[in-house]
Amino acid sequence: MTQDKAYRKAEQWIESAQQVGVTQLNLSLMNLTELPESLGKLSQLQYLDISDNQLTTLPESLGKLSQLQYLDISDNQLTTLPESLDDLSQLQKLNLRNNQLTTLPESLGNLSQLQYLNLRTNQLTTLPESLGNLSQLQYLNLTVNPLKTLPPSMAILSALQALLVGGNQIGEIPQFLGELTQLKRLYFWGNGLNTIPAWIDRLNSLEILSIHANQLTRLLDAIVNLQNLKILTLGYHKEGGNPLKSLPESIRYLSQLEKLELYKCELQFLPDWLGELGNLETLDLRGNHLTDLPASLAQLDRLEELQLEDNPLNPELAAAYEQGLDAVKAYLREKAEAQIVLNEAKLILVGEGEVGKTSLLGALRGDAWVEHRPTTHGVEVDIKSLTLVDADSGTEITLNGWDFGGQNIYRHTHQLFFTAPAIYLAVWNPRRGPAQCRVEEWLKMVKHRAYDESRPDDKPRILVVATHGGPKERLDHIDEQALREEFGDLIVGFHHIDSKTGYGLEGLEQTIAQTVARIPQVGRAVPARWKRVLDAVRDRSQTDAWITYEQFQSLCADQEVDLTLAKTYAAILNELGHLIHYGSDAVLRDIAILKPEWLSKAISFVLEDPQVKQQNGLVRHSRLGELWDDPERGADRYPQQLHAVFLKLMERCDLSYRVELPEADAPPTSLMAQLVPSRRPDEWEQDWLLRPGDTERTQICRILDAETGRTAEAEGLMYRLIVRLHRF
Ligand SMILES: Nc1nc2c(ncn2[C@@H]2O[C@H](COP(=O)(O)OP(=O)(O)OP(=O)(O)O)[C@@H](O)[C@H]2O)c(=O)[nH]1
Ligand SMILES: [Mg+2]
Repeated sequence: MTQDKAYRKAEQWIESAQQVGVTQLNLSLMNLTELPESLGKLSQLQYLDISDNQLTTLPESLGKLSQLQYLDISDNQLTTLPESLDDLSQLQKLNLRNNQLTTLPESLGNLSQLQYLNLRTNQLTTLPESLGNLSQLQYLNLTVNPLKTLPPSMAILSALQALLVGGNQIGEIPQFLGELTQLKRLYFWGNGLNTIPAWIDRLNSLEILSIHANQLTRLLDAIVNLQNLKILTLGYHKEGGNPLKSLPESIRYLSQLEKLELYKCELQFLPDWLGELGNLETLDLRGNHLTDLPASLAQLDRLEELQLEDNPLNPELAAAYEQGLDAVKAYLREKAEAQIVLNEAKLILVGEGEVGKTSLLGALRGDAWVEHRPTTHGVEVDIKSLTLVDADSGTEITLNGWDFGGQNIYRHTHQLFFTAPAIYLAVWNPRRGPAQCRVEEWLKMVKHRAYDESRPDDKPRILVVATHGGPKERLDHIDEQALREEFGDLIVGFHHIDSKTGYGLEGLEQTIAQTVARIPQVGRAVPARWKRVLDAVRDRSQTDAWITYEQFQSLCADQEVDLTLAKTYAAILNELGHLIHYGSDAVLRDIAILKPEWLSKAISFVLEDPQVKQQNGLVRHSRLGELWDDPERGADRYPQQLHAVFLKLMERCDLSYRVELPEADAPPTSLMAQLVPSRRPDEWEQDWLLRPGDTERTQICRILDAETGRTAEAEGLMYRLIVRLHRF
């Protein structure tokens, strides 16, 4: 049997130990169920480790080890200790952790030299009164036992420095412990405590107070007197927290505090004074209800570890936390400065040519009526074009208008600038009718480009606006119900207005203001420095149509904005319509576009090029280079380094696709989908004849929506098909 073998082996070791006269013996991890009586012969032994075995009892002969100073019996199955234990008069350290002890012998009190006693994880329900006799005891660990009381004699353990009674059922900290004024560590977690007694201030040598996993709702001011406290544990990730709800003010004055653990303490906010704890190195705030941190936290120069997982942090803080403590501090530092609230949004006017977009923006702005406005080329951006007041909240809202030219050539290019969240005015003229004004197509384009179901807060909010007149002028109606079915809550409402007479404008303004005010991102506070970045971007847009992202970063650095925030700032500027930055695209994120018309123009050069038209939309990349980097264009030249970016942009919006030409060494070529003629090629039927090697040919005649059975129009898909089939 292996255990007999273990026993014999132990016997041999004892025998040779005796012969050599050693003072230390290690019999741990031997799978012993019993110890040989011969152990008693090792009268010179000072150190004995019999941990990690299967021992249920100890031999009486153990008492003969009169020189023993250190005894480790942890991780065994002991239910009792031998009476002879008190003969170990030299014993200083006794480890009984992880056994099955239910009681301890009174004789324990005779171990007059004992300094360390570990009884963690046993079944103790009482402790002997004699415990108080251990006058040398410095460390007493009673963690995880079913103790309901402690013996009052403990009050005279005048050498005790560490008392660990976590995970018992004591209910309150007994008053006699107030005598232990030399105590440095007190662990009373997990004992169903409702209060911390006022006399705790007597324990003013305490350096560690661990009281997590209790029922504490507050801490008394008495805590303030624990001026040596370095570690305070009110919530610990292994055992849980306390239902504090807010951080007790008494902590404010614990100036030596280095570690504050607040895991799961139901905290909803943290006080500003937290920044006064200048020695704090570790702060665990996991599992609370925090959305933000006090800016003063940035002053904690010694803070090395901040844990914020499982809190509903605001997006800016969450993004900073992902980047690490320095980014969080940078976020807080900037927040500590004055803040500004951004009640601002991007307003985008879309619709066919001459439906009245520019006139509408002018009327909303309060401009005098202009009878025959020139057509808009590309896109005109009017920062701060109008200010509206939301009647419900009284909030003043600023809108940055983006007015697009409705001519055919630009229609698809506009999509490059469709962002969300934003307000879209889909404008049409009832004299021409909704079909001719392609209202549905415009809505589709907005939905297709600016709506991502996974980010519902960022959705476009569309108002369908009929110009040219009051009720009398309504010559044609729009099928509101069908549009609502198709576009759901992307459509905010339908309006009839007249930009010339002002009819209906007030109602439209109210809806715009109300809609903007309800966008979750509107009303957020950003550091005041954000405004300086914005001004710098505006200044720069006077001279530059675009800048690299690196230049944007250095522009932030010039305004003393921390680089960890540059990305967030670019995202906000993009959202509000101050620039265009595709932060999540690997190719496109390297540039920020300050003048959108500059980009529209680049694309129109391709769309209007006679050569490209003649090729039915096929364009070699070398031709793109010629068009964009044409020396004759002067200021309108687009340097080589941008060409790949432009191509990527056009592909992103399905304006163009790369095509594989059949020739082996064909140069890189793209197809401008918009320039593919809609007329059917004369000899197309020839192309459908089977050729050698073909096994199948398919012709698409009509696309049906599987749900409704109606003919479906999938704009992106149509373009893709054009490209796939262009050879036929
Ligand atoms: N009576 C009346 N005329 C309008 C109204 N809106 C626009 N117009 C006229 O319609 C014409 C076209 O208006 P614009 O505002 O330039 O139209 P647009 O949609 O900006 O046109 P593009 O920039 O070419 O796309 C102008 O002659 C306006 O005077 C309106 O509400 N009532
Ligand atoms: Mg216009």
